[in-house]
Amino acid sequence: METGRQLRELLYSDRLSYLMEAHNGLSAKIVSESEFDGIWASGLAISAAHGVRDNNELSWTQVMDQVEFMVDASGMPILLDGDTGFGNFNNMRRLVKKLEQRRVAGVCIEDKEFPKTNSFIQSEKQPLADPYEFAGKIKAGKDAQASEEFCVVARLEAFIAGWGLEEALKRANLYADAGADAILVHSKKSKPDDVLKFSENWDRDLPLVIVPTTYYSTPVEVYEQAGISLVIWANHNLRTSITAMQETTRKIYEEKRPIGVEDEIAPVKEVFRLQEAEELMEAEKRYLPDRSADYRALVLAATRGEELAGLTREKPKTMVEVGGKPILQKLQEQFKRFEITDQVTVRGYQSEQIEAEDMRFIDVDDYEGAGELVSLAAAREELEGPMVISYGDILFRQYILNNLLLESGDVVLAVDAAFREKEGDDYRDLVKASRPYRLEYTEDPVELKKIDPGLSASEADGEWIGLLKTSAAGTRALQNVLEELEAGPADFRDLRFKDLINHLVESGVTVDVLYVTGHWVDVDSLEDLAQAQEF
Ligand code: SPV
Ligand code: MG
Repeated sequence: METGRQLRELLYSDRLSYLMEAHNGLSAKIVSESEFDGIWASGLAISAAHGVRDNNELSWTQVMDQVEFMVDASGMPILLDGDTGFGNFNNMRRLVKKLEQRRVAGVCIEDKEFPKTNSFIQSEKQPLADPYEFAGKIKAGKDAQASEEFCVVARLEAFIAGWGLEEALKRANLYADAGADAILVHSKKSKPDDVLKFSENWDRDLPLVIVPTTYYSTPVEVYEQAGISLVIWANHNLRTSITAMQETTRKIYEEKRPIGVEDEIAPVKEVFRLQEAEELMEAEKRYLPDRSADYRALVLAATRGEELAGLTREKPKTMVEVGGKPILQKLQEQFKRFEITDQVTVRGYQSEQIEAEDMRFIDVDDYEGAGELVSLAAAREELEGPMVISYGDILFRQYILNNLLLESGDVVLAVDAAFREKEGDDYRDLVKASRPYRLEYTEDPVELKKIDPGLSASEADGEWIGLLKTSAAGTRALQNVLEELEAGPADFRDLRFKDLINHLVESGVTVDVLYVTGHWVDVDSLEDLAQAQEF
């Protein structure tokens, strides 16, 4: 019972310690990243976070579930606000057992009657528990705990309910005799008079705990001098979240977009960090079969790229440098990031100029004036298993390949829905799909209808960027269609990649579209090259 020992140390140490309120896994995680010593699982805050009152409207198991998330998220010692123990001594026994099993460090119960009311609501009308009955509940809790360390804190509501020092002391002594590990003296005053008066007159060893919600302006040195052990900041994370949510809700509604709040709220990345998303990614590497390792990359780089004039006089397009590295090397690096280490490039023009480490090559001689299918056919032996096939003159951001690999379809093409922004009348693989790109999130798959460079910009839904992935079944389908086209009536040398894809679709194979919006370039002209340098 490590957390119980930690809470016990806070209670019995010579210095003043602090517990910070939390009410769910997230707030507990946030407190655990601070220097605070532990967490107060506030009944008020947990209730409010559920949208209910602090009147035992939550069942005790609902509270228990919540505190379990808090332990898991924080690993910190947590003192649970156990209200009145959720029943009599018998309920208290079960509560303590269950809390210990969930590694909660301790529980605080108050000497009122079930169902309780928050101490700051009509407090004078709140009946106190019979002190002997309450002492029995404390004793039952202590007897029920399995470890030495679990802490039971007895909370005095005498001052809250309008009683004086004498009643408070009488009760505190009874609870101490019953085995309580600490006494929480609660007060609703705006000055710490009640708690200071109590501590002056408290002559037992049992540590004192206070909750300065109403007397918040008092400097903590006052408590240090008074020999208080533990201060609880009882509801401030709940209250700050209320203010923040109200403000954000109001602003987004009024401004009709979130731009005004974006810089003031936690970025989504921070949400992921708090959820430890990275840990899961690491774990996936350890426990999931490595899908990317099965992929093979095929780069089609047989053409010269006349449009690049002097730059490709002595080397093919794929060796043109962008940002100090040949395009091919950049492609290789992309593939390696996904552990795609089996990489093959089809060379044609100036094949001897294409060099790259860890790359296998296939050479075609009759590349002059030929379409891409001649290259693909030359690489026929390589067409096996899951593949990523890329033109040799494109650059794309890492996420595009990442998302492509995550797609489950057998043949998936990355298609740029922001293609209209690109000018010029170069050849473009324009795509008609089952639906246009939509900004909002949707699980609907998008199917490719055809690739047709003759489409007008308004007819097309996007431009294929020259990158696709296939599953093993998808690669087989590709092989079959390739064979059919070779045997078909058209002059195979004229056929382009689009013809293969269109034929796939016509023969009933589903080809999926992964929409992207920019974040890639193909280097077809000097202008493209200039753009690629900035990429
Ligand atoms: C709580 O935080 O739920 C408490 C402290 O019990 S108080 O709200 O002051 O009663
Ligand atoms: Mg409470």
